[in-house]
Amino acid sequence: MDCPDGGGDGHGKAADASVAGPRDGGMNGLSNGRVKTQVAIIGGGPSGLLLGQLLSRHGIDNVILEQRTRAHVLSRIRAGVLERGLVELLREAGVADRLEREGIRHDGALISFDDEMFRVDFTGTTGHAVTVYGQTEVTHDLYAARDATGAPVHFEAEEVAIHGADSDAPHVTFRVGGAPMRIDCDVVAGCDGFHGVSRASMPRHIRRDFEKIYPFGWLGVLSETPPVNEELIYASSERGFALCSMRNPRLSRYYIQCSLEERVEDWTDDRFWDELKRRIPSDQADRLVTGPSIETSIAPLRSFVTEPMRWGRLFLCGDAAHIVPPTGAKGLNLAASDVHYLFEGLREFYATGATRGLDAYSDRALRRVWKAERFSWWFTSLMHRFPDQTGFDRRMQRAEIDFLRTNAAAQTAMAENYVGLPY
Ligand code: RFL
Ligand code: PHB
Repeated sequence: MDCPDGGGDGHGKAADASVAGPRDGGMNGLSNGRVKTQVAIIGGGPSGLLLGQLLSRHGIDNVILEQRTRAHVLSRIRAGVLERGLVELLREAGVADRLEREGIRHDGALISFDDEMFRVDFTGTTGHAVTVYGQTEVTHDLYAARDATGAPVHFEAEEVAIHGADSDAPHVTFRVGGAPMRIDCDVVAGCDGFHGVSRASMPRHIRRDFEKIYPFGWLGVLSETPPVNEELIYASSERGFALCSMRNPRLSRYYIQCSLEERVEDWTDDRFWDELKRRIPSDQADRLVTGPSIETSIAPLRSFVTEPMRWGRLFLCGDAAHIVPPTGAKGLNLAASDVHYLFEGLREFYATGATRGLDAYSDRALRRVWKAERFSWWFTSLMHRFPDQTGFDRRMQRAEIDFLRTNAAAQTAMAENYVGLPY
């Protein structure tokens, strides 16, 4: 397999590992905890599960290794906004029935700056909407589909290690309950998130990381209260950013920008609601229904990309390769476009033996990743208070918001990015 993924900016070149040819389908359980499959997927989060489901539906054998328990994976409260590309991919994977019934179509979103609020019309400007449906629900649906196919997932996989990614016969070793296991495969899909082993398995000299750490985080609260507005509100105020989101008509998700020193224990529900009300327009604050939080967490904000997203037969997908600040709601959606490109490459490879799609994977994925990175960085920079921000900087934010509020072309550009650029 020719590898076109030279590390960006002249930082070395990925090893060339040619694929001799697709392995026969059908997983073979061998003796002594040794198993053979076509694609070993590291990580049982949304990227790994979606890739596994698409592969299984096309008769391509795969095994998923997940470090945590299923209950733990399903307890994470994360994304809530799905682009049409992800919705279409979930349909293609045969897991969109509940999403079609319960997902909420959003044709626009509200943006406020101090007490002034306006709407960006997604459907009117781009012809497309987004769907509000929790990542937890997507993951739940994907696990249910995995159960139905009977394809294996090894939970609580420890000491996961990738071997021979730059050869034509990679394998993955791990332990479950102390017992050593080995999977021989054609390809390894690194879907193990930002802290996983896959990216770290790529030699430093072939990979280049690009990173921006923001000097704040988001404090998020989930509460069984009706959402304050039927659309999302992205709010910039003198006291910092706030976001009013939702999961369904009875479940709200709210975030406020916080300093990196904040601790969840210091935020009582009353303190959170009081702060949120001070950051959103007063007419919205007046109608906010408050109640006990059922989950509270703090997430730091970061932009991160590693290049290339492939080394030999190891392909990185989703948060394993890139992170965006959540302001543009792009993380899960980018994971989905990676899965789409990788799945297309693998499908071609197993159907014809051609490696064109796999060879193009990193470049195709990165082109879309960087555009989403730019949008997330822009929206984050526009809406947050920065510790060293001057009066001039705040006026610049206000002027840009004012331009967005009054300029149709600016609104269309924002909406096109928000609903998701084409794959
Ligand atoms: P995940 O979800 O981190 O899953 C990786 C899985 O790999 C496992 N793992 C390992 N397994 C085996 N061996 C190892 N050595 C392993 N190391 C790790 C982990 O246990 C885990 O199960 O990555 P994936 O699948 O790439 O999915 C990415 C998304 O989860 C992420 O991008 C989004 O949640 C980001 N995000 C949002 N994205 C959106 O598109 N729209 C949103 O509205 C949105 N809101 C958000 C967000 C992320 C947030 N936080 C908390 C970071 C809001 C927040 C607050
Ligand atoms: C969410 O509902 O969790 C959510 C929505 C929009 C974002 C980020 C998070 O930009």
